[in-house]
Amino acid sequence: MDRWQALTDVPVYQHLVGLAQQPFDLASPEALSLARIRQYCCSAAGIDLLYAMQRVNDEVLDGLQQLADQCKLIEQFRQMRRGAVMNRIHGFPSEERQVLHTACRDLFTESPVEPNASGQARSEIARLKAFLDDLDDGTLVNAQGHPFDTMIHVGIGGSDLGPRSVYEALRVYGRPGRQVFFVSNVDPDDAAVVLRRVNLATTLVNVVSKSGTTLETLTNEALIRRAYTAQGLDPARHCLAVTGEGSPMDNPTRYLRSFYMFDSIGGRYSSTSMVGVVMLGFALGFEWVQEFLEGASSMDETAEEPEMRRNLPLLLAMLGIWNHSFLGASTVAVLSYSQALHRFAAHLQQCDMESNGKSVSRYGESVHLKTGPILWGEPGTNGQHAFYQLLHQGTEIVPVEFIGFRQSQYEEDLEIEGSTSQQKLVANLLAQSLAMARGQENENPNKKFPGNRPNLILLADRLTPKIMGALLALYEAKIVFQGFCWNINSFDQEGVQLGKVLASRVLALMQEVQKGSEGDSAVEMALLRISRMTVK
Ligand code: G6Q
Repeated sequence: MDRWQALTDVPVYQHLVGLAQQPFDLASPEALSLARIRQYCCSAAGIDLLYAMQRVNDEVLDGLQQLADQCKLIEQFRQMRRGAVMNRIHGFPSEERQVLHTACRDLFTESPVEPNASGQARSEIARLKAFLDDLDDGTLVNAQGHPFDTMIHVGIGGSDLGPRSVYEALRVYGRPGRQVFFVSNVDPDDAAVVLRRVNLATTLVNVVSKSGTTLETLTNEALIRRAYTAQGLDPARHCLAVTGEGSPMDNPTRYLRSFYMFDSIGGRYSSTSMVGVVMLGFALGFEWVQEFLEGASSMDETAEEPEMRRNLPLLLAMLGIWNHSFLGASTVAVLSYSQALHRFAAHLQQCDMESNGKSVSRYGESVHLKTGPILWGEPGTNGQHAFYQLLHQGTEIVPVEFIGFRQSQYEEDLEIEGSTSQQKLVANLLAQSLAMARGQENENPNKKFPGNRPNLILLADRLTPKIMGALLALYEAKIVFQGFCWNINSFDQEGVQLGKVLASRVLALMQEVQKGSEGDSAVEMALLRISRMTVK
């Protein structure tokens, strides 16, 4: 098989380096014409991407299309969806897995592109539906015969961030009388706060861990189980499991119901698997889960379109490549003008930085290029009163991805001084986008805004379950395309595994300190003694 190539290895690379010497000047008069704004627009699955505020022109876009073609990005994406083993480092021991998160939502056609994985997903979905029906029709109730009204979702990293951000985004669709809490941190106060707020008797505990070995999750599960026992309740009648087949948590006798996630689905890509949808099904009901998955599926379809200007995820990815790999920006900010998306940047931070924070290629060689950027963000307009100063006038250029909606979710709005709050919100977004691009002249240097801060806007009518699914899949595909372009493995996470090993090692040392033995790790020992931490 031919080797995959990084962007620096393909013919068009030098041409793009040349174009990057004089990128399109957004601050010049007339740069942002009506024609440009109309032309630089792409839509898919209910989401519009407005990218006139990027430092690109047709020549750059043609070059980026060639880059995508020469790096065979669409071909790789198609192979990934069809079950190729993309999670590997050739020539070295590695995870050697397929990458099939897209199969979890390829459920809306008679012929899914990877029938095996979609078949497995379909049967888990059917089991979820049966579980939700049992809750609804009163087959599944607590020991006192009362319905369950609360869920505590226990998980960390990929088993927490995506599901939590989607739940927060879709709260408005929540079924009346049902509530969800999350416990992730091993800080015992995280669980303590939640335990104080719920009635355990009517609560389900959804323990989510693909490996079934994660210290934080197992510790929190034990803590919550103890709380049940202390109240004379049987935890096995309240706990659910979402885990990998054969994991230590794959033990149906300990759980009321168990659901599987599969090896081919990475934690940070797992929101549309049982990792996310068991909790979402409980909170929102099965129909909204279907809509959510449908939105994601339709974005996956779009991502196979070869023409970049019509492929929203590819376009988003290539604009990011332009800013990072050619114009030299080191970070990217995702600024959602939607309070419901207040945890979305935290999810993307993991999904992007864990996937593309790599320094060896898929062949185990050190890379000679910058890989993934630092991703961060907070909702607007709050951010405007905080860090936007740096975005407008700082010495660091931060490309921005704005996300906004034409309508609010609750539509409980008020017209004050001629405009509603939603109109004020969107007006702020548009104004910020233009100000960053165009800048503003002033004789006073301190009041001058240089402009040429590249940004784009993702705009949809309303944040519905379908749009949320599409948005999630859009960013997943963007991250995957960029990883292919840098020729790195976006699907493993040795840095996270290291953290898990280090924590166990230090815990073992704490035990030695307690016993009075010195052990052989002098530095860790010294630290432990100074911090006066011991364990029983
Ligand atoms: C995600 C990572 C990581 C993982 C957590 C939880 O891609 O692998 O964030 O999701 O460490 O792992 P478990 O689900 O196995 O508990």
